[in-house]
Amino acid sequence: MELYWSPASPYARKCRVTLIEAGLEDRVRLMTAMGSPYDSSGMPVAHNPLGKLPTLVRADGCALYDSRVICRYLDAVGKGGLYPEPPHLWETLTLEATADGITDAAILMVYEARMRPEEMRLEQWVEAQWEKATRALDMLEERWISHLAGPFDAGHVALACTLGYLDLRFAAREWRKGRPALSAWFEKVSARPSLAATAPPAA
Ligand SMILES: N[C@@H](CCC(=O)N[C@@H](CS)C(=O)NCC(=O)O)C(=O)O
Repeated sequence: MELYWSPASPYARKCRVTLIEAGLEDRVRLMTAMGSPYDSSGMPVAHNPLGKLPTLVRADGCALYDSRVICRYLDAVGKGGLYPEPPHLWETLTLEATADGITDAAILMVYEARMRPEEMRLEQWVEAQWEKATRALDMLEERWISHLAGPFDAGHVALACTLGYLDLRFAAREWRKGRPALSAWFEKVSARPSLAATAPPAA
């Protein structure tokens, strides 16, 4: 199998963490790709018409995307145990969706700064994205700490990748402020070998 990825992508990191957790590292070749919404020339568009990373090409040539599909597939193939049975599954998937939603907002903020000429950037729109992230982070601090204290699952993977991405791109926004429980959880989980081995590059 081939996994198209880029070192700074938090979605691709989810897949790399899952690969390690599922014991499948030896079965997947990592293919570095680069691109942006404006330039898909370095992206695996022949496999994923959306031109996004991560994209997994299976041994039979079929392509899988996006990160939620790939992680679930890798977990099933390797029996990683990151997706519990229902009813716990619904919590895991909701946590994963919440984490990915924060990442989505953060990526849009990055794109706004990178893709648009300065005079076209909308500060109000950027702050509206950050407000989504802030609301979600507050909810995680208030309601999800008991889940985070439980067995490591796909939701934990996604959230750790999201928080790592906020540190990489938005350190100045200080997401830890007022969220001691989430901060402590992230500190601890970051030492897990699969997360330590896939830490994002320095900003
Ligand atoms: N929902 C997708 C999001 C993937 C995504 O947006 N990846 C970014 C890299 S971090 C990308 O490929 N951007 C290029 C583009 O949007 O054209 C997933 O979970 O895989």
